Amino acid sequence: MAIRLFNSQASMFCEKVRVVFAMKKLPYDVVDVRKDERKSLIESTGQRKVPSMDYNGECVIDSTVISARLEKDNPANSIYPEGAANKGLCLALEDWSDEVLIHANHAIRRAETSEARQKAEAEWDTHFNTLDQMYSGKKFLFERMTVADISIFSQLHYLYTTVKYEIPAQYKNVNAFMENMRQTLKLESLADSFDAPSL
Ligand SMILES: N[C@@H](CCC(=O)N[C@@H](CS)C(=O)NCC(=O)O)C(=O)O
Repeated sequence: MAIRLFNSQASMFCEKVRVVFAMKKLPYDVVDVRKDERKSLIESTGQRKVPSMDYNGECVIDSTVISARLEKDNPANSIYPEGAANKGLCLALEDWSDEVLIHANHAIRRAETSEARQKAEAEWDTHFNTLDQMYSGKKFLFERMTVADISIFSQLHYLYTTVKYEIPAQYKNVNAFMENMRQTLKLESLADSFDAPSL
């Protein structure tokens, strides 16, 4: 029995899950879905989204579901904060990041005119403002790095790895958060995607 992660190196949701695997120090095999144009992914899971996981024969789809499942079976190095109230808030922030920040990433990635690009940057400005307040005086949102930080980082990191857009310097707390995450994940540069087997 083994764990296989259907992975795309460029996907922010796959990066989120790779960080969770590394926190848990869990070994897994990687299936690069780009190699066979998702053929083995579709055969194995019946759909085409990554991340998907073959978990000892069981199919688990979606970064949030995969993260929760890895946590349930491997509670050491928890990806959630202590206490029910903070855990609920953490799950809500994970969902906000996955569902709202992704929209801004799609908009900036797909912008083909200068108007579309300006609109996408303005959308990001709104989120940077929110995030700058969220990270005011904080290294992480809760008492340690949680899946909320990891989800937010994965979306922001995509700006560096794929979009090639740097977070404006005026957002000091967001930039400090990115630098803190770069160090925590031992990335040489924010242009590198995260791929370490453990943290
Ligand atoms: N909510 C899902 C989003 C997954 C997702 O959108 N994956 C994209 C890559 S970033 C994908 O595989 N898209 C291919 C497709 O929809 O055909 C998660 O958290 O895993």
